[in-house]
Amino acid sequence: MLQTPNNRTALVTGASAGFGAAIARILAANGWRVVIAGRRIERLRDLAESTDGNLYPLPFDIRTRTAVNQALATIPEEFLPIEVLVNNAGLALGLEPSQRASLDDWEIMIDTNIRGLTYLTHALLPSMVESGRGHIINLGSVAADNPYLGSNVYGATKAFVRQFTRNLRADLLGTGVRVTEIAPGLAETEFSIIRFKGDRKQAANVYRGLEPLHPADIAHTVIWAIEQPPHVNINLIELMPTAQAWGPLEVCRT
Ligand code: NDP
Ligand code: 8X3
Repeated sequence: MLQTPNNRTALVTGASAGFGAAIARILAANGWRVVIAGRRIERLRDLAESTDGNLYPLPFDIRTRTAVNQALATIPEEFLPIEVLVNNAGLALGLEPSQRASLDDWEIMIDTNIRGLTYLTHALLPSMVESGRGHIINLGSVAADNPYLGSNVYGATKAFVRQFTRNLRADLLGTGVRVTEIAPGLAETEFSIIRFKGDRKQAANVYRGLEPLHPADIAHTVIWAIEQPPHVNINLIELMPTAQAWGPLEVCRT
């Protein structure tokens, strides 16, 4: 049920699916105005129409700097200023070892998970600093510091997110702007369907026989971090399904 509007606005990237849609829904249900971003405008419109709250669909491709800035310039006055930015849009492509991976896949992951995230952050930070309050939530991953076969560039982009989040904290000390990384493990969304280029059988296999994290688990974590009092900065939350843990170090015996 929609609570009393709180006259505060969040922008969530990657809101057309998975975590982003769940984060947008929980924010709207708690009275936030939410700018919902992604490329698939029909998905964004459906989300806005099916959610009881104040959502504004904003379609753009996060990989293109001019597209990001042009889209942000069209946000209506009633959805400004943006107080919370949830940098959630991102993807993994392929699970091949580096020596067989596609360079095109690598470029798309770098352009989306690194470049796109920095474009949004750079564009929205000045107004947050000027107003003396704001919160940037970056979606990282357990892949940031747990190497696994085929994670290569994906894990490296999430290591960038980890260190960028920490460096932002250093830069923003004293401004009132908070920065948080949420680092999930295995979660069932469209993530694996995208990773395996539409192969739904291979994607379903990733979650076979276990209960993965659900988008709502991430959304609850995000809103909990946002709702902490202004003097509390949640630096990093790592969460995994109970059915997941770390593996042993590999050795190659000859
Ligand atoms: P989904 O595939 O379900 O959603 C990804 C979202 O990112 C979509 O809304 C998609 O929108 C958007 N997106 C992708 N590329 C672009 C682009 N070029 N421009 C704009 N938007 C884009 O995945 P998840 O919800 O699982 O993933 C969300 C984040 O969480 C990602 O950063 C991912 O790396 C991270 N993560 C996921 C985990 C998992 O196991 N699922 C675990 C840990 C972290 P559209 O296609 O409409 O543009
Ligand atoms: C997504 C989680 O374990 O597939 O970031 O890399 S994992």
